[in-house]
Amino acid sequence: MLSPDVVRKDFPILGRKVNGKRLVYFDNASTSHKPRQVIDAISDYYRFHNSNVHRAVHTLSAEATEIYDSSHEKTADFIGAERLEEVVFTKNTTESINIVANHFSGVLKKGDEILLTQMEHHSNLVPWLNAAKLSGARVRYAKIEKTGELDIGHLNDIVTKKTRIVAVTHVSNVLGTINPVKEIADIAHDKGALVLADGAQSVPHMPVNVRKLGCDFLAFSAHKMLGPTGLGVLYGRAALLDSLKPFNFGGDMISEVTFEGAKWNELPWKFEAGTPNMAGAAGMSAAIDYLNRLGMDSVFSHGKGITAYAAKRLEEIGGIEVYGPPLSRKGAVISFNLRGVHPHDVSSILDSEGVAIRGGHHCAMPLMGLLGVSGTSRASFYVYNTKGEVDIFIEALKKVAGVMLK
Ligand code: 7TS
Repeated sequence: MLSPDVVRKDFPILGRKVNGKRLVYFDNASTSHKPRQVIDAISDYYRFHNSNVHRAVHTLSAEATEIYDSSHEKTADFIGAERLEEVVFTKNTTESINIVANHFSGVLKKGDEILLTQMEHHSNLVPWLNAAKLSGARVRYAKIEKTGELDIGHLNDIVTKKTRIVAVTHVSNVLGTINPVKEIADIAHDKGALVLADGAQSVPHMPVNVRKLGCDFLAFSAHKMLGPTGLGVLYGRAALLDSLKPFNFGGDMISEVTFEGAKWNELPWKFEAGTPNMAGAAGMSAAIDYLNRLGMDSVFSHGKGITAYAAKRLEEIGGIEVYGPPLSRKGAVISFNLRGVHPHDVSSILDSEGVAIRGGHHCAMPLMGLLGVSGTSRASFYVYNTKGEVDIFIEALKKVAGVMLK
């Protein structure tokens, strides 16, 4: 069992006050906080090992290279990838998806189809709209049910021989819906399509194994899983990544250059042009060590427990509408609206009580349209959140209801 009271001690920022109140941070779907182990790993990198990677033979460069490369290996292990070659470090989930979409924009033709769902974050939507525009391919959307779950029957109907790629979020950042990626991958593969899973909201919160998921690509960000900003991951099956076009060109992504042309470096470096984020990689390793120590099963059940408690307590508040599937089928996210109150007003009154949640469209504007709202309030939880914090949140929300719903 994970003890959030013990975990909290590792997070310096949780000791600060906001507007004179103890900070209650429920905006973890946006970004998580960092434990001192991650902060120290980044600082130690700069203090003791700073150098460039893959270039010089001197000791510091060898140390930096070891830190950087071993972070790929640790990440590969964390998601069940077979080899470090399958793990490309990028800037964030968005860039990881862009690498794949960029490739497809060059190979898709008129008549081909890209299949997304109606609950995608803009990061797994806009790159595909662009790929469709450049290639003449068509984007189709698997519908969601009223409960906020994917209509698998509909998805099954619209995956055809024309479908070249199915790009689907593993967990919705708005509804918390956990999508059955394995089932979707089986449907897609049956028709010869590839599958990209957006793991931005799943990899931080639950055990994720790419072989069990059956996806061909997986994208996620270090900053949502206790790690640093500026470091993302693109997993791809080695044979597939090998066939993908590079996204950025320059140093380190080549094996040989002449005045006439260049040969690409081996995986994963072919996709990592220029000096990479070595300090970020050191932080990522520390974040994975931290999560492994807690155990991803415990991380998942802690998130479930807090979400269930918050959902139950929210029922005490009149005039509240909660979006998304039943608790058993969702992650550590609750989106809601207080009838007639703008989500920004909810967030700013809560902020004055020290409670940080997010209000708005959550980079999922088309989904907001389907829900018939311009935005929602969203509380999202992580390993350091406690039921006591949920109580503070509920009391603050009662104040909002008292002020705004007169
Ligand atoms: N995909 C999903 C499902 C996400 O939730 C996010 C970020 C991204 C992709 C993009 O990740 P990035 O690291 O490249 O920015 N989601 C959110 C959010 O819900 N609030 O702020 C960022």
